[in-house]
Amino acid sequence: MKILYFTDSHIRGNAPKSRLDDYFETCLKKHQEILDLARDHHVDAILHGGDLFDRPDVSIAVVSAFSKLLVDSPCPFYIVSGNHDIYGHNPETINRTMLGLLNNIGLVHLMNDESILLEGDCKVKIHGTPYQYGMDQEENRSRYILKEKGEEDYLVHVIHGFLMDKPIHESIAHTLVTDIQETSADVTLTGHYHTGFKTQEIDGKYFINPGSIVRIANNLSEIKRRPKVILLEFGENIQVQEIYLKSALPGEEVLDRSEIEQHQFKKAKLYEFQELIDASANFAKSDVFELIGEISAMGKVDDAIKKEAIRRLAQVQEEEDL
Ligand SMILES: [Mn+2]
Repeated sequence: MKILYFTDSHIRGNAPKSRLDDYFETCLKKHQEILDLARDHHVDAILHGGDLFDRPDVSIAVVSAFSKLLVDSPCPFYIVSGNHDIYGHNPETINRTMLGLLNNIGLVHLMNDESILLEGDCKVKIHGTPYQYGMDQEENRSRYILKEKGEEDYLVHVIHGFLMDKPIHESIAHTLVTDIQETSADVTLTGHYHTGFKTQEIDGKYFINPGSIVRIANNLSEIKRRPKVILLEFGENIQVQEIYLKSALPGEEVLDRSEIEQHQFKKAKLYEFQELIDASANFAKSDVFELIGEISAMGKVDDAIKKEAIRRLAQVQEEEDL
């Protein structure tokens, strides 16, 4: 039984300002290569870790060009929704999104806290957990931990969340592989953190984030990074193979550094810091509920004020699709 895994496609019609190439064309080429890989390796299923689209409402032109590729997928395409695929970090909005459309017409199979069983030379169960706000708060970590195994030989968990191999800055809510190592999943596949991390193996269980298949930020580590997919083979044991995408050009050819390099070293550092702020602005803005929790935990906010802030935010979010 073989499964091809990749994540964070961030398909969009216009190019991020850091890119020099025709970004959309590149997105299509990469997905074509991935579908070809699936065919060449005779995989039984393709799995996607979320953030297929850069926004929940990408244009019809973008969705139709991508759908034309997907129609020829050699095997079923399973996916969980990422924070970019849905409105307000709420998986319940999926039917108003383009990913929801692809699911409803059967081009992809969305897994919303549910499992499917693949049966062939062995039985592999895949459980999909979509992104949800607050999921990396300590009290919500149970979403990462699958409790038990059934009749399957192997259990695979695909989840879109901020799973990391080592700690990052405490201001960003994230979950460590060691926090969830009791999961009964043989393989935990994740995305969200675009750089990815080196595959971790603890007690025979794998924790994998190959990184986004696109490079959007133009910092040095992203320029050096080569986008890849993961081929999982289940038999006597689990084989994990990394396959680098040939359609991904060297970073220097697709990411524009000119603005950074025109500046002196100090200014470049400042620019990178700005990039970091921009990149995390998404989290800061969307995780307002977490922020309220953190601020009030510092003991400076009255409980009644906290409750009122949460009540008003929920109301605004409902009205405006934040
Ligand atoms: Mn993403």
